[in-house]
Amino acid sequence: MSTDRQTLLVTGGAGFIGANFVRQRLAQRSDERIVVLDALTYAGNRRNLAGIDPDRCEFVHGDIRDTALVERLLREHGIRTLVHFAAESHVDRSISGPDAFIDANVIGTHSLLKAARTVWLSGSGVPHRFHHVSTDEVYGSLGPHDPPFEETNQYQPNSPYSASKAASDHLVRAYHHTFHLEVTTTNCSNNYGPFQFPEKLIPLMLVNCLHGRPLPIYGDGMNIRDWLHVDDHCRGITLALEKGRPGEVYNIGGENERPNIEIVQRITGAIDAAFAADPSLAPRFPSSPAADGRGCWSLVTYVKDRPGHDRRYAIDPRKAQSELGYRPHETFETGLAKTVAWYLANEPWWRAVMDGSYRDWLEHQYAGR
Ligand code: NAD
Ligand code: TDX
Repeated sequence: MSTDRQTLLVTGGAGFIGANFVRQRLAQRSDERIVVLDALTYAGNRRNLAGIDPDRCEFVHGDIRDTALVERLLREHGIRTLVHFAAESHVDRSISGPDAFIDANVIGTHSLLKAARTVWLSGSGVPHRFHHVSTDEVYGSLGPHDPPFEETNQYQPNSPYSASKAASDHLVRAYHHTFHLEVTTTNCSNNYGPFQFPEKLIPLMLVNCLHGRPLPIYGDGMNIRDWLHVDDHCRGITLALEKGRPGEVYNIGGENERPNIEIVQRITGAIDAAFAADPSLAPRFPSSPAADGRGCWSLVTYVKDRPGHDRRYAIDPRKAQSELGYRPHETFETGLAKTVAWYLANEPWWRAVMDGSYRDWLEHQYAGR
């Protein structure tokens, strides 16, 4: 297949996972260039790509729904590998405003598939790969004793976000089955790490600890997620590009199930320990309870549950392990320690992305809880 071709198109490369993928891939492959196509929604940020050599990474500000633009990029750069991250990705936003999720995730994915089909399959066709980045949420919610999600599990999406991702997965599958587009899909569990927008659980709790703001726990805090460091997700995607069989789906996860309340305990403990070890943190973040030794756990606040809140996700990664040789490199302990250190060291980044519109949205979110 074409994964060793020179230029990749990465959609959503200015978002959290996309930017981490671009950085990891360029560091691993000195012979490759990447074109990033990103609409720079609230979640996309040029800062996420700061410091990358512009000769190796070209940024194009545009929408994946612009099929003509995607066709032009594929042709002009001779691109044979497309890695598709671009999406609306936050479940709470899909509850307050589902339309954007249909537009970006369903219409947007279909636009990319149409462009790829036109450019790669016209005439006698060219070798190519369309890799679709999806989520474990398409499989629905597990009971406490259910086995983890396998690739053959029935799709049972419960939120507008997961329904829109499920629809996109089906379109990718259909373009393979009907038109023979060479696709692979990875369905991954919850990611955490650098450049994650502070609306998702881990970065939100970290930033709120530093500001001395409430730590909102939805419901009883016993919902379970399977957490994976973003670098390990990106490694899995590269393995799927290299070794994945066209038309196949691979589940990627960390075998690391934790209830939300435990995640918050670990974060508050890590912030308290960081302040105890480093006297420069208290004057930098005087509103944090860690600054005067009270401890961040005092900020925990139980709030009204997320509507339709899935109880448990867990990934069975055996297919990715056996077919792709996939293994995470980070443990949850090493991954979380690196992430806490990154947010402490990159205060200008998170202050810049948390602009006025974000704060308005957050206030609106919690007004009814
Ligand atoms: P993110 O919200 O941080 O980034 C999404 C990016 O897509 C942003 O840069 C945004 O500007 C861009 N984008 C949105 N709509 C676009 C459009 N119409 N055209 C071009 N660009 C557009 O998301 P993320 O957390 O990095 O997730 C990336 C992908 O991985 C998504 O497809 C998501 O469903 C999937 N995923 C995420 C997780 C997770 O834990 N975050 C887990 C599994 C799968
Ligand atoms: O303030 C909060 N309080 C809280 O209790 C937030 C933001 C979340 N939660 C809970 C809800 C979930 O049970 O924490 C858990 C994780 O929440 P999110 O970070 O919003 O992630 P989740 O809803 O599990 O979805 C994520 O994982 C799969 C990503 O956002 C998706 O893009 C990905 O596909």
